[in-house]
Amino acid sequence: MLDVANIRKDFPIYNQGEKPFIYLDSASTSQKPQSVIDAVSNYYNSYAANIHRALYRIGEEATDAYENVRVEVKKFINVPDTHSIIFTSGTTESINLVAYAWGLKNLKKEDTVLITEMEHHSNIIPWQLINQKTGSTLDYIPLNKDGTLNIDSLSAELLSNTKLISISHQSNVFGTINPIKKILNIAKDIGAITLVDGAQSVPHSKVDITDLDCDFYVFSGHKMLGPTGVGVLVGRTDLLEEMDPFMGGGEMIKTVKLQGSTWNDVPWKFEAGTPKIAQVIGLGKAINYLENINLDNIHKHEQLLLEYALNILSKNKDITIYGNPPHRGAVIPFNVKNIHPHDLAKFLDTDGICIRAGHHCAQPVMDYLDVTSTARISMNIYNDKDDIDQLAKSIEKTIRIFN
Ligand code: 7TS
Repeated sequence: MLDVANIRKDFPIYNQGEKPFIYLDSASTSQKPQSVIDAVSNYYNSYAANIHRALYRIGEEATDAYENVRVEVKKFINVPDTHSIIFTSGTTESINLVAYAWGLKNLKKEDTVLITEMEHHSNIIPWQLINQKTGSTLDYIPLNKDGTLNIDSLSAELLSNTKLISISHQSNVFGTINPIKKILNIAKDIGAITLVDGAQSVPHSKVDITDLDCDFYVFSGHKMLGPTGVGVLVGRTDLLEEMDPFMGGGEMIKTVKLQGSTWNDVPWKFEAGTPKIAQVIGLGKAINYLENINLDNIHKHEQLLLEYALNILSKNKDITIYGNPPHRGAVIPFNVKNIHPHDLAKFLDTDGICIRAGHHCAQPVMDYLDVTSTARISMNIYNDKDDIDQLAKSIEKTIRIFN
């Protein structure tokens, strides 16, 4: 396992005093190492300037720092070309960008967008909105009880109408690591465009875009130790070039005339307005931090913690764990008998334990499970077995209080 005590020294939130701090909600957002925080404040302290325009030293410094992160992203997830890397505000904006800039132009009445029943709302709502505008329809790969996808149930008829498949790489509720290559192969066979939502994958395991060979891949900076307000869309360059702009404004144009305008080259065509300069620079440091620890080591650490937590939680007869996918990240949804998950979360908080409770922005999954909400823990490099022991103790205490 990783040397968690040492890792925590890098995260100032862990070094604030005596109070216990047990953070088990990284699927929601991750904590930030000092190097990321320093990179952001260093930009504001030392070279705060707009980019791609300022003809003075700090402007050039900021432009270089920002554009260098594109190179970092390229290396980090093996993207063939920096021009296909677009900085957005997060996964949500990345998916909306594709929905509006690709979907509006390409989806017709007879077309189907195929997603899954396990998607985060950010991979459902944009398509519902585009359906309304284009007359296209939305269909779903159904869930199995164990939290996996029932891919075999897809009919030839449904697939023949499918123009785009948009699917999460890893579920934010069950942690299921989806058989993404199998789904991408189905898409290739039917000539469908593909989008993979990597919000829960990129922080926790090695992702290789060249190897995956999907059309679009999206993720968020704040879930991978980076700042809030920044995310990435990786797209196939030829598709990005064909697409209309998503938003209009500065940066994204080549020429502007009163009678009409022309667009900048990709990726800048999709980065309208003053970009998220500080956040992108912080994201670069988050990538460096993850690379230093090494994604394979991170994955191993989290898998051991997952196994430990599953083992401990499943021993408590009052706990129901939802799903049991064979390949999963370190995420566990559960409920405790006779205790509403919101009450559980509030009681755990009194012991300094942060967990998520709610519908996890995946209400169709809650409907499938026939619950309104669940508790959820999700683990990261700064968690250790002691966190899980404390969690188990605190759950037992809460059960005693409620019964
Ligand atoms: N896709 C997945 C798979 C997610 O888990 C999330 C956020 C998003 C998209 C949206 O990301 P954003 O950065 O644009 O907000 N998931 C969660 C969660 O599980 N709890 O809070 C946010």
